[in-house]
Amino acid sequence: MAIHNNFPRSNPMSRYLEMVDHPSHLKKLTPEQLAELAGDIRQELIEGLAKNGGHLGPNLGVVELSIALHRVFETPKDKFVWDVSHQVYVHKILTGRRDRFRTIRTTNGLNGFALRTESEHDCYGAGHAGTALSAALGMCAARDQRKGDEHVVCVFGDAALTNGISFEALNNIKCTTKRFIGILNDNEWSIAKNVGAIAE
Ligand SMILES: Cc1ncc(C[n+]2csc(CCOP(=O)(O)OP(=O)(O)O)c2C)c(N)n1
Repeated sequence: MAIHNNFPRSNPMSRYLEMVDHPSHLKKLTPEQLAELAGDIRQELIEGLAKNGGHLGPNLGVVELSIALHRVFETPKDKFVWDVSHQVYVHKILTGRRDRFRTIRTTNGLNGFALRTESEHDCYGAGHAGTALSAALGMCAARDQRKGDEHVVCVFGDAALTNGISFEALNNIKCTTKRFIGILNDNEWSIAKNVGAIAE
């Protein structure tokens, strides 16, 4: 398939970004180098989204979190379930899609959300807010039944907590599985400022 790159790179790729194209590469970097990598990724997000747009803020907000997750866990064996999945750009850069990153949200380019057919590191595609906790709980239940040992990590923003299905999952986690990793990425902001009692 022809891949368009209608916003080609004008500068050479920065040093640490060039070194990392797979989660295993992260494991070789020191904490200081990981901090440098975070800066490089931030720059790539800003430059890469300058033309075609995209979810800049949510991805700037998860640079360190995405690096940390990929440093600690092992996708595709472990599962990352991102709520909405508008914040997976960094995850894409770290999982083999760095060189196609600037095609994101263009015809034949990378998808703007997690997409199972795009990468084995994307275990769940979404787009809608609020489904990740329930999906991750289902994955935990399936894992437990087959006595698997992979980790399931759900990353959900405060916007997920405006959806009833998230509460259904939260209500059921304790009686369904003994091992569920949830990360609440609470920046007190959804598409716009949060409203309602939960946010308060
Ligand atoms: C059901 C549904 N309603 C609305 C949207 C539009 N939408 C896209 S991202 C988003 C908010 C995301 O906020 P949050 O999950 O808190 O993450 P943040 O962007 O703040 O990191 C919303 C409401 C959606 N994707 N799905």
